[in-house]
Amino acid sequence: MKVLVIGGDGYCGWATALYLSNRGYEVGILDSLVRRHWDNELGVETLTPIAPIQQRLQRWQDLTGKSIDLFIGDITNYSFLHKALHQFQPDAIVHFGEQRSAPFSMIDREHAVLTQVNNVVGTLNLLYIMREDFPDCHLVKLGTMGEYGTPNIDIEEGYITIEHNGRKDTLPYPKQPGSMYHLSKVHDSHNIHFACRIWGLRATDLNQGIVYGVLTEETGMDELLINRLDYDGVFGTALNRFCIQAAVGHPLTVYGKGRQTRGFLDIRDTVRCIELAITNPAQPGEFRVFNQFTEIFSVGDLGMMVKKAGNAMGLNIYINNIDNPRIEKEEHYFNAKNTKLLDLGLEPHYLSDSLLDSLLNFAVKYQKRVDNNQILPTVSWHRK
Ligand code: NAD
Ligand code: USQ
Repeated sequence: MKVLVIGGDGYCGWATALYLSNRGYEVGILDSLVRRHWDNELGVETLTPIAPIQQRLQRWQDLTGKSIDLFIGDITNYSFLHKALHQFQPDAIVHFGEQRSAPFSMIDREHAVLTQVNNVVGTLNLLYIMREDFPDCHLVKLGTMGEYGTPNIDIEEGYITIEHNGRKDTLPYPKQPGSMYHLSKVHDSHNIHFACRIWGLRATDLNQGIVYGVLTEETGMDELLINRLDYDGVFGTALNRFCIQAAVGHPLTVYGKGRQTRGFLDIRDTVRCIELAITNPAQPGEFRVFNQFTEIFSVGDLGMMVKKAGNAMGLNIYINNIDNPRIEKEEHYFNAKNTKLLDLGLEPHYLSDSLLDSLLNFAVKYQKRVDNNQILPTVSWHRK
């Protein structure tokens, strides 16, 4: 099977491309490398020294004998995307290629527009090419659990059955996203759903929770294959950030009360979930939604777990409940379903002491690369 991984130079995409290549899929990576450019603009670097994509792929080929095609370009450029797809002829497209930081999207008007144009137009271009030339190709699109927000009822997988005035229907689950970025994912979901309903395309929207960890079997094979691991206040995410903060002796930055609760998963489960989605494709005309996370934690509890694991390694760790730069509920009900991927055979790597140990040790190994000035959040959701 030929699988095109859009965004294959990024955190989830790189791990997925190597995993699928290792499992015998014919893999192509398409990426504009814009994420490396945004890091440069912000003056931030991943904790890990990531090699240029061409070197990464050469090393992969030298080590395994497997080659991965590379298409460098922007999916908001229709003619580039059209050419790349015709050259590669994918059976499945895994789409990770978006601006994925909530704080980045909330910097100002320009960053909100950039995020929504990049994400929505890129996906629309893809849908139109699929409609014209690849109607049978399966689109596996990375969505986010944050599309649902934090409603005071259970969160279903994409759809909810509602009875209203004596009539009943199954409808898209209501969305209440918390940033301009999360909104872009909602817009994408609506556009993809439309393309399935009206044009008969097939798609799976993976509403992924927050990913943690860095090592997969493949990215751990060689230092040139190392994955990115973001810790800065714009692109870093909760648990990864806490481990790196612990490693450099920075107080853990739990925002506000810390009872914000989210779905989380290990990056080793991200790559497996993608494989499960592509080997069990949606039907023509079907817009399928899976909630892709394995466990639910509050950020305050994660802080406590990192503190405990770090203390056991001899690290001194403090937790700082700093003012929340975001506008979000800090205490709320959160009960989301996640059975569909388990039903397809996902065997989760649950968060364990050994994973925390390994992530903390990894962070200690690269601690010299950490710029402490990049840790505190700088982007606020509040009106000035
Ligand atoms: P990332 O920033 O590490 O990688 C995204 C990649 O997409 C980058 O290499 C970037 O250069 C590329 N890209 C962006 N816009 C592009 C465009 N217009 N054309 C071509 N390439 C483009 O992000 P990630 O953490 O790997 O996230 C990947 C996807 O998974 C995103 O869609 C994100 O919304 C989703 N997701 C991520 C997480 C997480 O915790 N990291 C959680 C849930 C969902
Ligand atoms: N938070 C802290 N301290 C920190 C960082 C974050 O308390 O140092 C809190 C935030 O306030 C928020 C929660 O942790 O309540 C999650 O924040 P995050 O930055 O870890 O994750 P988020 O902004 O939601 O975005 C990340 C990815 C995004 C993906 C999303 C999945 O960047 O691409 O879509 O996780 S989800 O959260 O399920 O929507």
